[in-house]
Amino acid sequence: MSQPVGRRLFLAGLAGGVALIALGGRLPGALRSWLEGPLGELSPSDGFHFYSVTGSIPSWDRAGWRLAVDGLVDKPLSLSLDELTSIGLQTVTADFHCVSGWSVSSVRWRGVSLAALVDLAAVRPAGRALRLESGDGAYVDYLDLEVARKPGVIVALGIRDTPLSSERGAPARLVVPFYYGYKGVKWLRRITVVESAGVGYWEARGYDADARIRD
Ligand SMILES: Nc1nc2c(c(=O)[nH]1)N[C@H]1C(S)=C(S)[C@@H](COP(=O)(O)O)O[C@H]1N2
Ligand SMILES: [Mo]
Repeated sequence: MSQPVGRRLFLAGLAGGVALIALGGRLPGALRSWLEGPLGELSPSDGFHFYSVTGSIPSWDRAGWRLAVDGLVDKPLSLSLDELTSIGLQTVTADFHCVSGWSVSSVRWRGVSLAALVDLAAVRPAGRALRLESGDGAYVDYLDLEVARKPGVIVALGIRDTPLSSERGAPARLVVPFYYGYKGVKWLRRITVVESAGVGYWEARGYDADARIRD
């Protein structure tokens, strides 16, 4: 119950110009963090802030979990964690940047090449983009296939030599090392090959469709 009150107060502050003065140049970032809430607190151990637009973490179990690859493919896949792992793991190290203004440097992810994954499913010629869906059903994003096939784009299962924690997106999370964090769908459960990229969760709420990290 305290959250809505906090938000109302925040808006009241904005309306009064108080927040504008107090936050100065950091306002856009602060506004974005507030939007990205409701749980933006810093995870003490690893430098990340925990984000979930639903405010919760989807539950899963190792025996029943599957990653689906479907849509415009000749061989739809439904992969267990072991099957996914057996495709082969690679390490990708990159700085992580959230548009709201926080970063984590040199994050070492371990996961499966997205290119290898879609190749296994045999994409049909009409397939030009991927729809990536989170286990919460609410967070969805898109990647052009051309981008999805770039080196370093992985379905990550691990971070810094340990399996992903629930907060970081267990068991699988998209990592696009040259894009802002909002492209990295956590709790990834379904990849659908589609004709063209749709509008992602944050893009529908004002984020740039071009998610390339700017410096
Ligand atoms: N399912 C889901 N994935 C998500 C989000 C989310 O709210 N839900 N937030 C995105 C945003 S804006 C960022 S910056 C990162 C944050 O990752 P973290 O929660 O591991 O710090 O997750 C991205 N993936
Ligand atoms: Mo973000």
